Amino acid sequence: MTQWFAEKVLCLPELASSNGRAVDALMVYVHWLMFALFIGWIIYFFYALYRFQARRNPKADYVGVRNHASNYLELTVAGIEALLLVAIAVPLWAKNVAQFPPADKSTVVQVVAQQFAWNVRYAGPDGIFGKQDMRFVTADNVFGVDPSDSHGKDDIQVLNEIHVVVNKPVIIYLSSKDVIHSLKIIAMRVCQDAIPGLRIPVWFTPTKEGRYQINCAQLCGGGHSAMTGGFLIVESQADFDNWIKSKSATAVSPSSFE
Ligand SMILES: [Cu+2]
Repeated sequence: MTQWFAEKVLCLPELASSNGRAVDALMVYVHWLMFALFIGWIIYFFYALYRFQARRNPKADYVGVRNHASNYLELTVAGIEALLLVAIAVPLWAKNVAQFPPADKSTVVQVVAQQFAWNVRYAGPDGIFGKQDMRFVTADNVFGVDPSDSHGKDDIQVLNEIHVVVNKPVIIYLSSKDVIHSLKIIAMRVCQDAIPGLRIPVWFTPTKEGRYQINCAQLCGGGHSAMTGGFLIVESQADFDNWIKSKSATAVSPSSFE
């Protein structure tokens, strides 16, 4: 019922992650509450037109409402709103920010946003990211990769494409090179600000293969809209491994740019 309402009535965009189901459910519950309030207010509106019309009340009543029905109704609505917040929204948020999947069972990606693109970095075939330090950050080396660390030699850096494996959790470490951007992947129900100087982890589990657009959800400058050029590519483990292999064969360490 919740899913049907989300898809057919609210026409929410395609959902392709397991964690997004709870996000959609919360939106549906809020709409149900608003729908109930809408019906209630409409009924009350017509009741008031009838009850307080001049013909029925030729003389003004200086006492007004004597029963407490409206107080109880208000309390009930506030109670339902508190329930949505405390029982659904807060636990959902806690799960998203505190209960991360184990890194060894996830696709771990580093993303650094910049005006106006997404830099993406993988650990490469050895599964270990090369050392990073702020001192090494340059226009070409946005991740601050230490050129002397051998683990970094097979690391893969690409622009505007995040490849991930279907049905396997994804952990993204998100940062920004210049201004505040925001990584928004609607199909994954994920939105997280990318802030210079911070490294913020985000996670989700994609459930459907495909290409999903990445949006920047912060107005980050004149080319802001160009950041829709980024794509999340959800593929099978075999396709992902082949892609990693094809990229690492041509991997160039950041130092060779200089
Ligand atoms: Cu941006």
